[in-house]
Amino acid sequence: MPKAGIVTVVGRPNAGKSTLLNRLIGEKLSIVSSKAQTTRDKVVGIKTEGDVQMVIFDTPGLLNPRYLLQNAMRHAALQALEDADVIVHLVDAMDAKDLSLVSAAELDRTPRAPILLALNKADVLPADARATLAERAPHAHFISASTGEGIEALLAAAAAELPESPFLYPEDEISTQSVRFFVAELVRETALEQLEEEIPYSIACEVEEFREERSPVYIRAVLYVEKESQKGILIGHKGAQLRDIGKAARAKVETLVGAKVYLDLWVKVLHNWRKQAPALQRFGYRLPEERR
Ligand SMILES: Nc1nc2c(ncn2[C@@H]2O[C@H](COP(=O)(O)OP(=O)(O)O)[C@@H](O)[C@H]2O)c(=O)[nH]1
Ligand SMILES: [Mg+2]
Repeated sequence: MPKAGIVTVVGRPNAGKSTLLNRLIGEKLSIVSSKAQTTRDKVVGIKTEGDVQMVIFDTPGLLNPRYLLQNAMRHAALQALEDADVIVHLVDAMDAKDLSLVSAAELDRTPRAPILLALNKADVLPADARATLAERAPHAHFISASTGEGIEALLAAAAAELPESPFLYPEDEISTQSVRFFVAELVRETALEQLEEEIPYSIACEVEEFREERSPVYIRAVLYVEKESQKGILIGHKGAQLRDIGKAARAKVETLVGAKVYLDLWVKVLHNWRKQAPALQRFGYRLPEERR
């Protein structure tokens, strides 16, 4: 009998969750950055190997929300915890203060699914720190999402916890999310790479038009910011900054869709969208019931 189920990856911001998802799927699905809070919504990857199918959820970092968007982010992570058949609690081994998911993430109760502890960034962990951690957490998996160290053992441990079940998706599927979603994420990632300070946190991206039948493929995307001043910075002197973002983003999008792309990039202001429920819903972020 095959096995199939949901593997949810959770942890603090910057632990390496999105890097891990990409490593597991072997494709760049989830955007990665050294800036915390890059992942805003659940990202789904599907890994089918032999008679095991894992539906892997990458999640936003578990933190205490300070504004409405962060409420939606935490909600997405908590929902993914509820849905899990097995949980991978990913901790940055270089910053491993709290190894208990319940206290590190301030959960109200212990999740239903079994929890595997994975200590990431083993590639840069000094031997003595590793020995100390191994003593503190004898069952922990030492892994590196960057190099692949320890990943096979972690996968085997996760597979062992999955229920017997027919596959949930076709074997060649790698995600349940739309190409539009991934295009918007790649554009946002590029803006994040090229901009500094608080602006990356204020950007949302929406793909307004996607014409696959055209050659090159025509994509119109809008970058939303929260204030006029941010719009000016994003566009730059004579449009130079926006052109740079567009150029770098187009290359990534072409790799994703496997065709030449014309990326028509716009900037608009949606005042304080991170604090407004209707704006969040429009971008597809879901809020917990009490905040709607
Ligand atoms: N050295 C090292 N860096 C890593 C590893 N995994 C992730 N990173 C880096 O940690 C940062 C945060 O990674 P990301 O996947 O975005 O973390 P997330 O916030 O948990 O999704 C990025 O700069 C990654 O390149 C790893 O195994 N080793
Ligand atoms: Mg992430």
